[in-house]
Amino acid sequence: MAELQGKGINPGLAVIIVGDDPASRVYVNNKKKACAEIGIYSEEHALPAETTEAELISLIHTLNGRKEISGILCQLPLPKHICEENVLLAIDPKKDVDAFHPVNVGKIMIGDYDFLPCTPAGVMELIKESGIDPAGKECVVVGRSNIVGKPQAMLLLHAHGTVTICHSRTKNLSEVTRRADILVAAVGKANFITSDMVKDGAVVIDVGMNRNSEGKLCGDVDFENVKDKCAAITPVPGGVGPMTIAMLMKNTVRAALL
Ligand code: L34
Repeated sequence: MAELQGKGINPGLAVIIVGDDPASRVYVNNKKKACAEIGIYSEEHALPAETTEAELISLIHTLNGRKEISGILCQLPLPKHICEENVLLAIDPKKDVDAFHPVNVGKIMIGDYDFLPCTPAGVMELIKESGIDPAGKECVVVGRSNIVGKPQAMLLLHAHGTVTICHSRTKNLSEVTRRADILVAAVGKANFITSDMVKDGAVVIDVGMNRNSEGKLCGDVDFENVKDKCAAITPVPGGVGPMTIAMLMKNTVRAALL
């Protein structure tokens, strides 16, 4: 960071959080902590749950115009009375460190992008750093959200994987997941992926962030029963979550260079 600052490049991140969702609070705190650790300026805009869409968009316009802010992140989900799409559209694509703006989504589709969305990019980094090459492998993504499932499939495709996206209407789901050399679970249901759905020797990436009946944080994968049959598996916590934050830091630095 000192090297960048010596060149007059000062990354700055604005994080917006609306309302008091306790999980969002933890994630936003982790993001601010990461900024502090690596010397990125950050500021938090904590708005009450009653904030109107117009007020939120007006704040985004102000942040778009501020030079010392290179990245803007509006933590999702937003309260129901606010249209997420309108909010994401308001963020300057060059400051869109989540890569959720349609301009950035489109650039990713083409493969010519400024930013990658943090969670799918973190998953790709985990795969790469573990010495696994998706090229020619059966990659199965369970979940089709705009935030994870869809962009995850695209990034695996860019890495030359043979990609299948599964979702709630998929027939014979376990038949499909059992084909996977690389299985990415982004469903949002604790213990959804059971050991009978996993091929021996598969690589299993758990994107889930759920609370079980005891309030304990757990992923989408039945970790205890899956871990012995797969070649590699990510835990929750301590897996994809911290990688999401690392990729946000990368995007914020990148935004300062645009
Ligand atoms: N705009 N909204 C926007 N961008 C994002 O990239 C996110 N996401 C998801 C929710 N809403 C968002 C996140 O930041 C999920 N997410 C996220 C970020 C960090 C962590 C989890 C989810 C994280 O730090 N996980 C820790 C444990 C956290 C805990 O103790 O609850 C982990 O070790 O997995």
